[in-house]
Amino acid sequence: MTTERTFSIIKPDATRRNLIGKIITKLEDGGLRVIAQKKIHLTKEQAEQFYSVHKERPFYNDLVQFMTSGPVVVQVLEGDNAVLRNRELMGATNPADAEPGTIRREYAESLEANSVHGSDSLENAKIEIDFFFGADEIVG
Ligand code: IDP
Ligand code: MG
Repeated sequence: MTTERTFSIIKPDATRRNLIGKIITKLEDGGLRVIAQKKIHLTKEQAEQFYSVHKERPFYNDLVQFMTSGPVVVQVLEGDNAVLRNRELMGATNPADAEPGTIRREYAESLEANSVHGSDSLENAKIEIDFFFGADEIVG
């Protein structure tokens, strides 16, 4: 087992519906520990840069608009195989395809408004953590 850090966002659809605690409970019960966290309202520039890998996709503009439509919680999670574990706890991108009990199956509103983000690799986790957090904000 390898202890890893991954990056997570509780998206605006979930903060709007007061689901922050329920989502963190699923992450904690799933074996992950919150080691950094803040509630922020993403700027358009931050959302565009964060999702720049998707900028040629037809859903990019809508996604940026959605991600800036309300506050989000950005957080660093730590645990055994945290990158994969977080993706398992989140469930598939489209909540209709997500396993029962996963965050997206339980809470997501739609393919776009799917309640959570999670890094897809250890390499991207480091990039995403560094995008939002300084070393002095992470308390392992
Ligand atoms: P992921 O969040 O499961 O890693 P990605 O393919 O990286 O999924 O897509 C990033 C985000 O873009 C998704 O979480 C979702 O909010 C949104 N998204 C992905 N595909 C679509 C789509 O086909 N229509 C609308 N929004 C989408
Ligand atoms: Mg992704």
